[in-house]
Amino acid sequence: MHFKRDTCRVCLSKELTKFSELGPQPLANAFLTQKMVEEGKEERFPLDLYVCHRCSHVQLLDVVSKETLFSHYLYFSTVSRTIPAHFAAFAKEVETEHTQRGDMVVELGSNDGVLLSAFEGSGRRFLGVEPATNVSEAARKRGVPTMNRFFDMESVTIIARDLGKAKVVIGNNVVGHIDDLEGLVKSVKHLLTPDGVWIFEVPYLVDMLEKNEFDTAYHEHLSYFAVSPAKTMLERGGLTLVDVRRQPVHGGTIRLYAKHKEAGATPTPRVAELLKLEKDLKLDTLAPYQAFDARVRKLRDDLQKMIADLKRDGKRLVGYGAPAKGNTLLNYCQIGHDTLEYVQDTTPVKQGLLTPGTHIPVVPPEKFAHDNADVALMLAWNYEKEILGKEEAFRKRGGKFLIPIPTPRIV
Ligand code: JHZ
Ligand code: ZN
Repeated sequence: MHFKRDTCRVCLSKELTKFSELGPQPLANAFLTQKMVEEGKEERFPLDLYVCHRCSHVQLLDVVSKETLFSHYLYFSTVSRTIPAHFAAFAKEVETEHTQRGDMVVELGSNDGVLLSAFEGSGRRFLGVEPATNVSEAARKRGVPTMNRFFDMESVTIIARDLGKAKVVIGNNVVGHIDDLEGLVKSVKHLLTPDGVWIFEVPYLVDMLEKNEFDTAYHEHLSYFAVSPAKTMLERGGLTLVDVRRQPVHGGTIRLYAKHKEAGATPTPRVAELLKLEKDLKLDTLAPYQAFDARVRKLRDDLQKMIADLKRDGKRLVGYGAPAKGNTLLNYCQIGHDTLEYVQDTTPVKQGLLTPGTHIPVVPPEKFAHDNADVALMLAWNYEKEILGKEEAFRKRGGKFLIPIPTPRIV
């Protein structure tokens, strides 16, 4: 269920340098029951970040099997307000700029169907491909036809045979989860109509580095994309990167657009602009990665010190949000149940379970609302605006948020 690869997953070079060690860590979405803790079943795996010397792709080399990670999934895209709104705008763009009535849109890693549901009544045909059985069921309940399997050559062959080719293929926050990038690009190419476009979003490496977002790293995230290696990945598979647009979600994201090489499209100036930015930041050298690692160590020390001070002053601390990334942060900074009384999270399937590695109980938001905690560590810091907006009552009565990223601060 775990193996270590020795080649870059974009260019297959064997020359890679490790620049950060965040583990060993448990799997970030492997919330567990008390019984599982007692049975001592929890496994940890190295969480080491590498950069490739040839194509500069940042990645993990320790690969946990996709069946272990994604057959049953605890992340639902609909648990915030920010993400459904972001995806509604995404769907609108696909509808108005990239498709006509009768065209087909296929989404890989379609989760609970939040994006595709926006195509209902638009005259577009749509299909989700999602490996997790439980989230596929949620999507079907929402009226989104969903193929419950991994997206690969076999599934696209079935889709192309039974439904035809896709004018648009979408894949948000999923490309980084796939070990076999060569197979992925080949499968997308097979599924796209000759004039079709593949649109996908990934967290942007530049944002991750600049804002110390080390908690974006967990075993599900095998790749941490900059535009340059993404372009290499696409070109190796016969696609051309034709556009890229920065997006604010998930701490900073890029939306990439790729077409068949044979379509002969000219890339927008935005592609060259971001490639230049990456060159200016020297992402093709080791320096920015080593500097990131040093900042992350300092962040850990600063956060630990702030928490120790709050504890010494007798403050009651809890966690706000139980995102996957929060578990990287808690485990790396060694913040456990002795520090946080509980973590509140809106996701029903996480409630009642314990956080991986740190075993802090996950409770529903009502508990937090009626509790007089002093400080809430905002683990879902990527929703800062949304959370500050809805937790005015907590702050009015003197409650504080400790926001850990990009540098720990109290608001
Ligand atoms: P959120 C997931 O990461 C997993 P995570 C995945 N691997 C990925 O790539 C990224 O998304 C993109 C809760 N919450 O979105 C809900 C509250 O409790 O940052 C969620 O459990 N109250 C696919 O897990 C969590 O926080 C709130 O008010 O890091 C947020 O998870 C809000 C807004 C959220 O993704
Ligand atoms: Zn490489």
